Amino acid sequence: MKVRKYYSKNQVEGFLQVRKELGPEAIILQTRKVRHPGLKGLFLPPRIEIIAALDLPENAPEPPAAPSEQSGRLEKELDELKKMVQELMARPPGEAEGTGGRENRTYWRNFLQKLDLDPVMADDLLTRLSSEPDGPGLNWASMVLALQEQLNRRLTVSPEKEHRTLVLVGPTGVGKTTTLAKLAARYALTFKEKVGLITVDHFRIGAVEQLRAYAEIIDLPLETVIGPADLSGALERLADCDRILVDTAGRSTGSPTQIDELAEYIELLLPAEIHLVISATTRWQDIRRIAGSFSKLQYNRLLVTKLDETTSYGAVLNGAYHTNRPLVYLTDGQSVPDCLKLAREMDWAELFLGGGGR
Ligand SMILES: Nc1nc2c(ncn2[C@@H]2O[C@H](COP(=O)(O)OP(=O)(O)O)[C@@H](O)[C@H]2O)c(=O)[nH]1
Ligand SMILES: [Mg+2]
Repeated sequence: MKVRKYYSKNQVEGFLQVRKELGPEAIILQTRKVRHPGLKGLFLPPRIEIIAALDLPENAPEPPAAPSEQSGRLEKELDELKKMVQELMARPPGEAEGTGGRENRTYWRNFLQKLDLDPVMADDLLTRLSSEPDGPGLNWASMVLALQEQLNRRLTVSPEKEHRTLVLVGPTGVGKTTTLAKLAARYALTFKEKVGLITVDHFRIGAVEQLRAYAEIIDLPLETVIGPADLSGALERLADCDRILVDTAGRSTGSPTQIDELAEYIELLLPAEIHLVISATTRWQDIRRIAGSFSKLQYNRLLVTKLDETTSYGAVLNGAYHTNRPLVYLTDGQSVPDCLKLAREMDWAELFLGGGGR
């Protein structure tokens, strides 16, 4: 293994130097801010020390690449460099690089707070990072890796169309009806399925009209159900549909009586995909409460709406953490049917670290 030390004015310049000399396989072992040696160093701005390694036998010459391979590699290298620079640009301003980081716990706690990450998760991250005896401590690179690990572990994704019936449950105003209309359009127009709609949302004035308007535009049958006893009749009338989409609502946010009433409907609709819908603007305390109070409804999916209304996406991770359910869809706008996203196509790291959350 070749290990080299590099000094530069800033990290980008240093990384470029490493890439130039050691090539794309080089691994960065450590970066830290150091002073120039001697008395003079006290008056000069600190510089960046990078320790990089290349895991190759010292004397093994690299095989010369064929011209086409070489240009491909160059392109790959350029892409990697671009990514690296973007990552560095996304680094939070004012980070005390290379201080070992253990002392700037408050800085990182604030950083995670700005992402609106549940403090339980934030604490877990901070403790794990700063307690690793040989770990890098708290610095930007280790935080990115740890967050990425959390994202990979917690944000699970499920495919669409696992059941014929799909139900949306969740607090009032999060976008259930709008999302149901988007899904209806997707299934009917994209998948060419015969879609039937059911609404058990009869508490809110105008709620049925809202879905009826969409049903008329897409030309879909809509059944309005007044009580659980009505449901079997509605299901029979929609027997020839490939897909049944059910909208629900209530008088207040997850009140116990509303949940009990809805639970009766759910029993009759099973097996079904039951999506708990939360808005990306929901605070972590509320997500925890909602995840608990709606658990009676046996939700087996998480759906996050209104990504367009925030730049702190902690709610997505908090939702996944508290519900422990996979995501299938997310929404990022009011427009039907456009603003619907598939969880499997999301770049979570980009969403959390690519400019948002700061
Ligand atoms: N910005 C934004 N607004 C949304 C989104 N989804 C729904 N809405 C809006 O949120 C409001 C409540 O939506 P609605 O579907 O009636 O919520 P419900 O009470 O859960 O059925 C409406 O004004 C919707 O247009 C979204 O993804 N982004
Ligand atoms: Mg509604």
